[in-house]
Amino acid sequence: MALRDILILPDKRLRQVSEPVKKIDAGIRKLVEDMFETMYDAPGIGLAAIQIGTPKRVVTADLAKKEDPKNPQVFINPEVLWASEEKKVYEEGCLSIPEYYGDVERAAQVRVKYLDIEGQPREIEADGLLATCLQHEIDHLNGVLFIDHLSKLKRDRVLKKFTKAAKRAAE
Ligand code: K1U
Ligand code: ZN
Repeated sequence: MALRDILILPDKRLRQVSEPVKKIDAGIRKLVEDMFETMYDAPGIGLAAIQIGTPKRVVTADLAKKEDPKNPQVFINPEVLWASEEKKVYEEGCLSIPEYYGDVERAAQVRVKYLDIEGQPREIEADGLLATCLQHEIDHLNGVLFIDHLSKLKRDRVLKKFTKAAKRAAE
């Protein structure tokens, strides 16, 4: 396992559309291990492979509370099959946009199809934070960030702040 660096806004790689996984081989299993190590270390409740620089359609998540046993979940090639008309607003964060939070409206429930780590096709019907997290992570696979769901004013402001910080760090 290896702790990997998380890409930070405005890294252009975060805008890439990730490629579907064709075969779940040792490389994908190692990627998943690295993603869990990186996600738990951050800490985060979800991670998309592109956030550690690998443009593959792989998502990890663990929404277990601190006091409960871990509940690692892997979603390979996840696709939203159905999204409820009902919406829910959640104050989201993103490991690629540290210490910035914003209210995002998304479907309250989703049905998602995906492959598990054995390559078995599965479906999950999610609500609550898992529904929000899955939509946030699937957005990452399509090069979309949660700030894209905010007003242009808020998005431009956060982009400017992170662009300045990246320039200062490069000096
Ligand atoms: O994809 C990511 O950047 C991870 C992100 C997932 C997410 C959070 C909130 C709503 C939707 C998706 C995070 O995990 S940010 C960190 C976070 O939310 C958290 C961290 C520790 C404990 C509890 C929450
Ligand atoms: Zn994110």
